[in-house]
Amino acid sequence: GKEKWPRGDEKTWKEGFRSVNTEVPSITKSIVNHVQTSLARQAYNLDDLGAYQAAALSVRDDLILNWNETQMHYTRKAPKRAYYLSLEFLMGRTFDNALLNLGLKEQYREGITKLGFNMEDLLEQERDAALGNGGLGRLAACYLDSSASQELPVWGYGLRYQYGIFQQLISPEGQQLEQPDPWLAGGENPWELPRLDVTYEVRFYGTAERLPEGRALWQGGQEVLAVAYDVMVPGCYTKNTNNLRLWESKPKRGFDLNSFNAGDYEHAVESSNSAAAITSVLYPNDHTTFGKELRLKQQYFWTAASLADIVRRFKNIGKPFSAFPDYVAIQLNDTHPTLAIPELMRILIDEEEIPWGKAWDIVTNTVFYTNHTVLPEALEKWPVPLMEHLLPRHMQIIYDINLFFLQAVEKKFPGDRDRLARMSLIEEGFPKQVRMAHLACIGSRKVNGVAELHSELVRTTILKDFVEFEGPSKFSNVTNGITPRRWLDQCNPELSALISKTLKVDKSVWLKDLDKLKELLPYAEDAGFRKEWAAIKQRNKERLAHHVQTTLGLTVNTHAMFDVQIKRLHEYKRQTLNILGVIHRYLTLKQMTAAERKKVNPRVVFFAGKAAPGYYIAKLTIRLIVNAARIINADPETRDLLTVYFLPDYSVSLAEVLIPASDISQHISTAGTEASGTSNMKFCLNGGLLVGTVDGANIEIAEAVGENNVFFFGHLTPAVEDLRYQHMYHPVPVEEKCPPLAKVLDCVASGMFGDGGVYEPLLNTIRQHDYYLITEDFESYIGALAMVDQAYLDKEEWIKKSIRTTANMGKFSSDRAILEYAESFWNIEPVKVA
Ligand code: GPU
Repeated sequence: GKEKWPRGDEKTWKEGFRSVNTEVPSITKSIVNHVQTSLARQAYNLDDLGAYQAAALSVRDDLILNWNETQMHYTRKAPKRAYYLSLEFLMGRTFDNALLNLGLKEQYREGITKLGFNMEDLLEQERDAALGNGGLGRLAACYLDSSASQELPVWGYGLRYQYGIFQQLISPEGQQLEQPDPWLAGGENPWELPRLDVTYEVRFYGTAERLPEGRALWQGGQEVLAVAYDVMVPGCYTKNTNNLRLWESKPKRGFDLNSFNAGDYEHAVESSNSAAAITSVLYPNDHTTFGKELRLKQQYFWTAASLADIVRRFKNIGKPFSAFPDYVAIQLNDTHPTLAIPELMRILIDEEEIPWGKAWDIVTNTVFYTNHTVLPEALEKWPVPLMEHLLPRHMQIIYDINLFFLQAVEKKFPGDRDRLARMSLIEEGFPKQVRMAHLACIGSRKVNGVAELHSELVRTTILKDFVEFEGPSKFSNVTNGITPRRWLDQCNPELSALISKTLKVDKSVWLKDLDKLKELLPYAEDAGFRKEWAAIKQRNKERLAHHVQTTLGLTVNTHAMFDVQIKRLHEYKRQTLNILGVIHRYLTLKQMTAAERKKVNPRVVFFAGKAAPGYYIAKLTIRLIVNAARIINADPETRDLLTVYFLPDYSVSLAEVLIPASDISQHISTAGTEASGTSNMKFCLNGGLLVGTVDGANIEIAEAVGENNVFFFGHLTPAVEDLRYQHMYHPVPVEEKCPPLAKVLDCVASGMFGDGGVYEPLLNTIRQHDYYLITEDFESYIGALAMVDQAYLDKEEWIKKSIRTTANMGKFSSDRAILEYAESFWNIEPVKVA
């Protein structure tokens, strides 16, 4: 029979229900409650950390209420949902973001002050959730914020790594040292809900025996348990609070009791260790394929658990599997989750007994693939022997997909054997390898790149054959975006307040309709407004200087231009070009007379970023930056005009301090190599100008803000291949091609910044193949920096540029981007929680 809910007396239940605390007295009461009970502490011995924990628990209660209501509402309405599968979610801190999205920051500030604490100090207590390497992981975090804010039924799926991206230390010699990031070691993480009851078994190894009708029986091997942890994702000024489900691996059984009883303790815990290892650490490699078994295990563990969860939720709706694509869209964040394609095939065929053709239709109408790079070294490939061993059934399915696919290609292009070899899912060689981008492409409904130029390069280079085979309509573009909540309102509260005051509209409006910023344009002509604008930039520079003073003990000249390059260290991003440019500036200053120097703009150059632990050349670049900084900053002749800082341990939270303080930032990748870039958008949104190459989203930013507000330099994408080719077959020495650069390289080699021999391998990358065209772009780069200096002399004009830049950045809200995914790919609609 039908049970009555709630059980017992309904009125008693309802009296017990609470809602979100919005008034200061109820907020302080809740905080004090948590101090007394959850923390088991007293008012008498509470430090900042304890106060932060209690306040966080209080906000967590509110998030749980909204989260619960949202999930119940989604379940009742059963709309089509989208799932964002990403191996990385670079969330940063949550406390401040949650307070702002709930619209409760001022109430909490007042309450916390009443309790004798300082809001800013409490915010600093939180550790970053750094479950990502860089742009790809931060993009996933911005998309979650926008999905919730736009009230879209979207969940994220990822892994709950015990250790996030490593902490970076810099040795006195300038070497990067890596330390583990035990971000959960503090005990409770208030922002997640352990769901110890939501578990799935995931199998590895074993044997796959083919059965009739294309099915197979996969058995034996190792079984591991996936346990769900749910991270609440609040939308901005809405009740909608979405879910990020992160999986943790656990042994299926605690340990092997038989071995234990037989006295073999070591063997008893061995299998439990290997299961726990799967989600122990984020791989710190960015843009590389690594070929390591544990990484492939991570990928399968996560896609298998996520798909099991998605399929179970779908089954609860009670529709036939033919309706699966009407209820489910799955977005692959790069190729890392590509195993979702053969895994969904396995579930449909082996478990649901659906014939191959129907199963393939379901898969290819459900899955969508975003590519994030065209760099060949980053295109994932897995050795066939490793796949066969770890995932025997999936390897069979991949071979079958390939067979049917190549038959179709052969039919369309008869006898074109080269084409078949190029397009095959299997790359011949020793060993053979599975090409994950090809699998992701043919298994998906749509394929997109992340900026116009990049999407065009995807269509014309790495997936050209696939466009010719399938037609162009499957291949499209969604230019990346950033959330203006974190990247303006949270990191730059004064600018946010000035915008609301000037537009005479509450931030809840323009933060969710960023095109409204256009209305700032006329105020560029208003001298009073410009003064306020400039004063905020100045205070943000002082805030950064204060940070450097307290963390590194260094005094920064806040009257200088702040020039910032912050991103992963990579040859294609060309931090080397920047530091060689700095040295060139230093040499130029040294040659000037005192009178000439008087006319020079003071400049402070900031670098921050991590190098993959095994990326030798990137680590050498850090070493050169640190040692050049040491010499240049100590030179009394020039130090008022030029200083350089390498800020260790770059993170989301450090970016939130650096970005609002920047006058100019550098996005100087070799043309055609940076798929989009997203920090470029963050700087511009905060009124910083760009110096950059004609690459990635720089191009669309310039289109939006006006080319006169961006400092472009360097060769264009179509020239790059020719230049590399020429350089390969008709090499011209640096001394001839670019004498000023040759001089800089000589200074480095001759030991101006410590033992020159150390830098030889780095210098040789430029003197020899110079694959990233530093020589070719150097003079035009120096020219662009001179233009920046020139423009900065006219302070008023510079501020106008800054205002116009911010005003024209509406397009780059991740709300726009996520709505494009929702409307043109996923076909999902907002589901508002009343
Ligand atoms: N990106 Br592939 C990463 O951060 N990591 C990767 O492994 C790969 C791409 C970045 C792109 O380099 C950057 O241009 C882009 O803005 C970002 O993904 C988000 O699309």
